[in-house]
Amino acid sequence: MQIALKCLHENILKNASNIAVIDHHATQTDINDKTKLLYIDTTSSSTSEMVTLMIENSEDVPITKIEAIALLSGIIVDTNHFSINADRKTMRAAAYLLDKGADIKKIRSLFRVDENLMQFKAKTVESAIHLKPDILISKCECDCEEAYVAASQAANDLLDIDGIEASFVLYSVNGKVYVSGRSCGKIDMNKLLSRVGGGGHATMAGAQFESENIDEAQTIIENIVNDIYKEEYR
Ligand SMILES: [Mn+2]
Repeated sequence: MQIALKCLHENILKNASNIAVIDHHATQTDINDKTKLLYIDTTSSSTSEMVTLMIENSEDVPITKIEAIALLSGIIVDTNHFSINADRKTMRAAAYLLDKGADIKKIRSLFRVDENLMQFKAKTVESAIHLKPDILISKCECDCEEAYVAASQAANDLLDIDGIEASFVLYSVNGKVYVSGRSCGKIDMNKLLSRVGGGGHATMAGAQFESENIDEAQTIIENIVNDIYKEEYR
């Protein structure tokens, strides 16, 4: 599905004469001379929240039930079920989407994962080790296209452990090694993973490694965490 979406995205970009970039991430890759509108708000929980509030505040922009479902799903994913970066604006956007027919039962069913993936996620959580008393790291051994789903959900779950401030889950897809990083806020995950060319948000970020070896990638993360602890917390 990710590949299909990427092709769709590339075709839309190629054929469009005017492009509006709406994003809650600071890093921009899609800006070119066709870009006529640039709307970035890094304080928003999600791009879906920004789009929802734009629709709500514009007169005569109709929204269908399926669009309401898609936007509320986007908000739920990016806030990890309203637990990260969700504020009054986020809740207002969610309420508006519920009024427009976003069906919670349908959204719940979209988030189901298959049994195999759930087992990889459970194993990833189980095999996590401490980099620091409040930082966990783990490897997701599922080498499939959907590994990022198990990895990012496992990284979210590790933050639910009492006393944990940050989590990392490494995974590989088609020989490339990635990491999903999550933080409760004390550690700036965006800043941390920007040291390996990644990024995202202070509480949720990711990176892709040059190395194709997952253990080497783990050592890189360990070294960065050690450096940051020396620089900032000692
Ligand atoms: Mn996001």
